[in-house]
Amino acid sequence: MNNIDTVAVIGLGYIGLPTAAILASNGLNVVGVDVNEETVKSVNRGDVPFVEPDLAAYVSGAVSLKNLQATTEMPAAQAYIVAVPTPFQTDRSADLSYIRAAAEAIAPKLRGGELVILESTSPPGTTQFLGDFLVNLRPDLTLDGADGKPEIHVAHCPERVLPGRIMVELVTNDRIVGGLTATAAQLAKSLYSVFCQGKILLTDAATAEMAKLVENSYRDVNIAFANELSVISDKLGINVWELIELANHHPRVDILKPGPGVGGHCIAVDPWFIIAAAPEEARLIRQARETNDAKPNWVVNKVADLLADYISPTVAVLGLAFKANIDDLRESPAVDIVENLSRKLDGSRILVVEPHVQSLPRTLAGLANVTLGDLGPSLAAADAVVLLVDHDSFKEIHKEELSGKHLVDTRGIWN
Ligand code: SAJ
Repeated sequence: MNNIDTVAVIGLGYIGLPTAAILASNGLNVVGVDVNEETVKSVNRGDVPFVEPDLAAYVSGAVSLKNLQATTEMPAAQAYIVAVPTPFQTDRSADLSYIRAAAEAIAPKLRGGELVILESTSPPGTTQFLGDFLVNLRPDLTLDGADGKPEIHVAHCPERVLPGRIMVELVTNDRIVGGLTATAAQLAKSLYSVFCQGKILLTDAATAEMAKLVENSYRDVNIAFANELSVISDKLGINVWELIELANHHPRVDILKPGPGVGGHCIAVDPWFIIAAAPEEARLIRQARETNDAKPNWVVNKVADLLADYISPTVAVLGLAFKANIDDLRESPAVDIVENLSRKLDGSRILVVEPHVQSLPRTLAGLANVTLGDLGPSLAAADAVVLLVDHDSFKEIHKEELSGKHLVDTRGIWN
């Protein structure tokens, strides 16, 4: 099969929908598949169910050209791109149930010759698991043409795009493609070449799986170093922002920024897949996770110490998102900090300011001493101001609005 022109993209989330839209806008016939009927309806109207710059234009354009449609039913296609969640379970091993469910829906549609691509971030061995699972369901097919039976081509092509820049990075980033066979890798490369202007680098599936996990672990380890420096500097009475700025003048030093902890659905999750695969060996990676996971509690204790003499302090907390200028609260350390502050500071009033959300998330909505407020009045009422996210709007706060208040700036914007 050389020319793929019908593609099914399974999972219309942060990665699946942009991938479906960009393939469709390059002339392919794309069907997006999702279990959520609201998502399907919204895409078929040409709408996007979450915030991502430029995505809405791609989706509405592709839907109006009839190159993109969404459905809850798996169609027959020449290529299937699986972009479903791979969350971790309570023991922090990966939950592959969404991949299994996608394979069960794809298997009856296969005739032989199709390409099946796993895009979801996955522990090493998952692409092989997917391939084996498919041929178990379809013993008339093979992964390598053995016994003269028709083959299906299975590959891993992990996404590496940054939320907030997805439509740009889908086109410009280099991609890694790992095939269960060399033919599968080549076929996947030809499909991604339709929109990817970066290099497309071929390898085996397990190496491609690890490459994705390693990229996010590399960032996690480096952020942990910065977070550890911030805790050490605080103990020694040193300004960590000045320290890092100075050290980064060295030509081979590039320290990342400390923060209130690491959030999002990738960097706080993916390293655990490596740790689960090699628990004895992945010691630095585990320590980095633990260091970053400990940072929210360190911030809570810092605020509590500053307010130890107050009976009923008012605290303005600035930011809930997991990073600047987005509305995404997934795994956000800021949400944990507010929840724990609310319990720790008995009798306190916590005014949360998050310009990117309309209401508090479920974990905070039930807490009697936590409310969502506007910036000006919250600052005016506060005994302490705790900055958790470096949203642009917070950078415009005037110094006078903060004078006389206890400040905990976890992002260094008032440095
Ligand atoms: N953070 C810091 N200090 C820093 C940089 C980040 O504390 O110096 C924190 C952020 O505040 C945030 C967390 O780390 O809480 C993660 O933010 P991020 O911008 O580093 O990354 P994500 O999660 O938005 O996207 C990452 C990217 N991976 C890498 O840069 C190696 C992206 O390219 C991946 O595609 C994405 O994960 C993913 O989907 O895996």
